[in-house]
Amino acid sequence: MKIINVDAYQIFDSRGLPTVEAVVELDSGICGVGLVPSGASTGQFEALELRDGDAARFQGKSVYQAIANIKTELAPALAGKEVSQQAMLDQIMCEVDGTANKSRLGANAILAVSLAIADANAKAQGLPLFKTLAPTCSANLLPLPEIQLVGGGAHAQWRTDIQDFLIIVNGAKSYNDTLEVTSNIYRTAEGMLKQRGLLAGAADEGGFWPTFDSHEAIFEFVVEAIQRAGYQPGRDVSISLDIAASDLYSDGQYHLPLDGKSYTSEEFLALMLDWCERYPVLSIEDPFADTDFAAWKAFTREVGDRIQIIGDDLFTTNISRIEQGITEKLANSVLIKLNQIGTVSETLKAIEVTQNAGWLPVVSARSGETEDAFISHLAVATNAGQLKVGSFTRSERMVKWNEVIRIERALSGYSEFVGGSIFQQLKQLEPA
Ligand code: 2PG
Ligand code: MG
Repeated sequence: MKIINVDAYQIFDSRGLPTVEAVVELDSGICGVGLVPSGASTGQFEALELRDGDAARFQGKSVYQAIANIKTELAPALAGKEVSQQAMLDQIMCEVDGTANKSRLGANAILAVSLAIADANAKAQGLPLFKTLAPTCSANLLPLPEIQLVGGGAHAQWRTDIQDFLIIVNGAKSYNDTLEVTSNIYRTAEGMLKQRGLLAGAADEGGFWPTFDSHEAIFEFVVEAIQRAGYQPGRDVSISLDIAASDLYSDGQYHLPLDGKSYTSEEFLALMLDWCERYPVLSIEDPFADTDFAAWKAFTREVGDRIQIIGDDLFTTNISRIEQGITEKLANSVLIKLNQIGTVSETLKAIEVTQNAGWLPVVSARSGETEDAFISHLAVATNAGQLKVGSFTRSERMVKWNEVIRIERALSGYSEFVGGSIFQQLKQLEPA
C-alpha cells in the first residue's frame, strides 16, 4: 500500500505543552497516526526538538515550524512510497533533513511521521503493532515494569535532587502480579504520606511530590512502604533510581542542595556505591554526568555484575554512543526513548545493538507524554524485557501499562514473562 498524503497539526502533551501529531494516509484510505512525547531533563546529545521560540505563542513552546516542515518537505518526499518500507522511509526523511541531529526539520517532525508510518503499516496489514514492528517472529516477552513512587528533580520543581525513586517488582510471577503489587505499594505510600502530613501533589510522571528533608529519608520511606504493603524489600520488590546526574553536575562537582552537600566525582561514586550497599537497589540510571566516563567505568567495574546500570543522557538512544559505551564498558543497560533519536528504525537498531552486546534495553516514556501506547508495543516487539513509564496513575501513564494487558490477551497464551530473572543476564557479561 502506498502513501498518498501526510498531514500534521499541533496537539498537547500531558503537561499541557504543544507537541506534534502526524497522519499518514494510504491509497486504501487507511490512516496511521504518530504522537510525539517530550522530555524535561533532556540529554545534550539528543536529536533536536524543534520549538518555535516565539515568546508570544505558548511561551516559545509552539511547534508550528516542525508541522510546516512535515507538510512542505516530508510529505512530498514520501508521496507514492510503499508504507511497509519503514527503514527506507526513515532514511529518506533523514536525508531530506540532512543534519546529524535532525536539527533542520526537527526530530519531533520526523518522529511524528515515522510513528505514523509504523501505525499505518500495522493497520494496512490488519495486525497489532507489536507484530509488524517485530524484527523476529518470536515477539512475545511481556516487560517487567519500572514504576515511579517519588518524582523529583526537573519533574517536581527540584523538591528533591534525585529525579526518580522507582520500584521493580522483581519477585513477580506474571505481568499482572507486577501491577497488583505496585498498586498496593502506591496506595500504601499515599496513606503513609497522608498520615504524616507530607502529601503534596503529583510530579510530572504521577509519582508523589515529596516534602522530605533528605534523600536518605526517601529511601527509608520507600523501603517502609514496600514492607507495610506486605512485601520483602530486595526479594519481592527492589528500588530503582534515576539520578539524572547530568542535571546535578556543574563546575566539576555533583550538587545535592537537599542534603546541603557537594561532591567530587570520586566522592559521588562512593555515595552511589554506599546507597547501593545500604538499600535494596537493583537498577540505577544516569548515576553520573554524561561526560564523566571515568566514574561510569569504575562504578560498572564494581557493581555491574549485580546492578543494572542504565545510560539515558549518557547514550540518548544514539547507536554510535551506545557502541562506544559497550566498547568502553561504561554501563550494562540502555534507556530507549524514540524521540531522543527521532525515527522508529534507528530506535529498533539501538535496541538490537544493546541486546547483541548482552546488555539490557529499558524502553521508556518521557515526562511529557500523550495518550499513545506505541512504546508498549515496541517493548514487546523487541522482547526488550523492561518498560519504564513513570508512575501508576494518570491516563498518559496507565494507557501504556494497560496496553500490555491487551497485548497479553492478543498473544492468547503465547506470551512469556521472565520478570526479575532478566537481570541474571548481567552476570554473564565479561568483567570490565
Ligand atoms: C528520564 C525521563 C523519563 P525526561 O530522565 O528518564 O523519566 O525524563 O523525559 O524528562 O527526560
Ligand atoms: Mg533518565
